[in-house]
Amino acid sequence: MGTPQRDVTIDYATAQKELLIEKHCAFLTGYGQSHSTYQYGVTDYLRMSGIYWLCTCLDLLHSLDKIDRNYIVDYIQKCHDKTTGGYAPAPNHDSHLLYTLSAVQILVQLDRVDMIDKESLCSYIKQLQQEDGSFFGDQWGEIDTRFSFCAIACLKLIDSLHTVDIDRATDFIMSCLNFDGGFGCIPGAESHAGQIYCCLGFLSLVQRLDRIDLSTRNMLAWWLCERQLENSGGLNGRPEKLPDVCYSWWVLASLKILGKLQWINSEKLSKFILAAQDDETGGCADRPGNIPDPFHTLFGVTGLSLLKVFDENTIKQVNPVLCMPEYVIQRRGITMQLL
Ligand code: GRG
Repeated sequence: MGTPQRDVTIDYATAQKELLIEKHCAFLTGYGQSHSTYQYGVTDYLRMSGIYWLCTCLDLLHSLDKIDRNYIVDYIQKCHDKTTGGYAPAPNHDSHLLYTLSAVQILVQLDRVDMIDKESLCSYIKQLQQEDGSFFGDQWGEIDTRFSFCAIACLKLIDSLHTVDIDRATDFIMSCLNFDGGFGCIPGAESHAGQIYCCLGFLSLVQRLDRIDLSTRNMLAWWLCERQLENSGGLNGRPEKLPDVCYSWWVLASLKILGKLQWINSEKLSKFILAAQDDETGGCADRPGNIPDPFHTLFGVTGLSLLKVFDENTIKQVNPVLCMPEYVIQRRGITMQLL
């Protein structure tokens, strides 16, 4: 027997058990309202993803009417970099694949694909692909399986997968597969649940999950369900790490793609997610008792959506690959492979 993994202790007798929908919506819509604060200024660099977390979470909670659609579409246009064809997180910042995916996801969700200049977006993504099939995140040349996922997800959302070399891109993803069945950010890098989601999501979008053989798939599903910690019921992202609500997305979505979601103890995990809500301010934190933020609020809600602990009148169904409401994916007629 190995030593027990690190974990946190939660008093489930007094922990929050209800889903605080109203409070979460107020928390999300109020977040970042004041544009003159220090906190707002220093988070410019991830603003586009913040808007994606906000829109997706509100939509899943049946509250997308609480956002100002025109303001958001206008903001996205201000972040479009006409020189590269990609999108920046905030006006006057550099474009990057991470924020380009968020921008495309929001425009698709708001049914404003007409705002996307498909040709320049495709050429932006194409020129970021490297000889070995990997993708740079931007002009500065960092390579990461996250960027492969972002590139393919953007192209899939605008029906332009043919733009890049899918076979080489798939070979690169497979070169990041490790002996334990997991995937890292580059070849030889440690397996991490976030990167596993990106690699499985990539293979699902290009319909090449067959590249992972059956015994490796089972090993990977075991690795993923071992992320559930005995005491708290929460999930971590790799061995010996503390549980964090966001892994309720990265791990569960990966298990859903593999057809092994039932390997997780859903009751224990949903208790952990609900306990991480802040019952004063609304929003979810990484762990019970910590400060809430929109990132963990979205991934708490998407985790609960995958677990189906509430009906669809409470939380809409989320798509396990693109992390968008399922109705949006159906409206675009997008298909992907799930095992
Ligand atoms: C469409 C949902 C969506 C995502 C786009 C950007 C991206 C694609 C995926 C990110 C996947 C990823 C790497 C998630 C992990 C995020 C995270 C909490 C990283 C923290 O890493 P550490 O090392 O945390 O600080 P641990 O938990 O390992 O200690």
